[in-house]
Amino acid sequence: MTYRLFYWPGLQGRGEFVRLAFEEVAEPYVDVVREDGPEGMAAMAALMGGGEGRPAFAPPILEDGDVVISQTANILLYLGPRLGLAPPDEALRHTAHGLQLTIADFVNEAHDTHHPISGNLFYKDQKEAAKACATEFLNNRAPKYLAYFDKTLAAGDGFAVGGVHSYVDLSLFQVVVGLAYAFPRAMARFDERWPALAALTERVGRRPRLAAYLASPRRIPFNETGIFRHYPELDIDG
Ligand SMILES: N[C@@H](CCC(=O)N[C@@H](CS)C(=O)NCC(=O)O)C(=O)O
Repeated sequence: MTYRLFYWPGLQGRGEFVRLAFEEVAEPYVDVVREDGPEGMAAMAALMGGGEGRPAFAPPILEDGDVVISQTANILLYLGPRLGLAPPDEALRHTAHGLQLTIADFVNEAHDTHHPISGNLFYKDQKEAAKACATEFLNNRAPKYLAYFDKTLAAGDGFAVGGVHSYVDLSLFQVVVGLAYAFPRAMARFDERWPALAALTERVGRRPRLAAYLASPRRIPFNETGIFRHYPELDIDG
């Protein structure tokens, strides 16, 4: 049974954290809405509408036969051992999940820099609040998260958990490249401030299957509909 991933078309978004795991191990998957167009969108709407009595609030959503899972961290908790991207030890899998939930918090805060009042409003209608939110994020919140992950990696010989390459490493890569896209000025001294994270980003980006994926048309370019958006007016000097 081929895994089926449901996510909005045209953006990396939170779906990308799941795609990276599949791509890293060359696991076949159907990116349903991208591949099936309106029919795929209707299938995703059905999953969110709860036709089967287990509605998902929002994508990404993973379908594996009868198993339907939402929440990015939860999907990766499920896929990690199946794709060989999780530590073998159960306790360490919970450590990995804890790190992934922290990444989810970080991703939410990155998203809120351009949508601080509501995801239901346009960016143009919350620009003033976005500037205040982004400035606080870049001065205090992002450095706090980045220092935490840098320390975690330094203590783990360059791996987020258990001394093994895991889905958490892939997600940290995605966060770093996303921030570099969105806030190039603030991230200018990234390598010297957070060297362990910089080394991880370099290492993950060079993994052969991932490098091939990143260079392929399957990798949707960053754009201003995703989580990491480049609005120059929100960036500050780092
Ligand atoms: N905590 C969830 C957040 C899911 C989420 O916010 N998905 C976005 C797209 S990336 C969405 O479609 N949200 C719709 C909404 O919040 O109304 C996760 O990590 O998967």
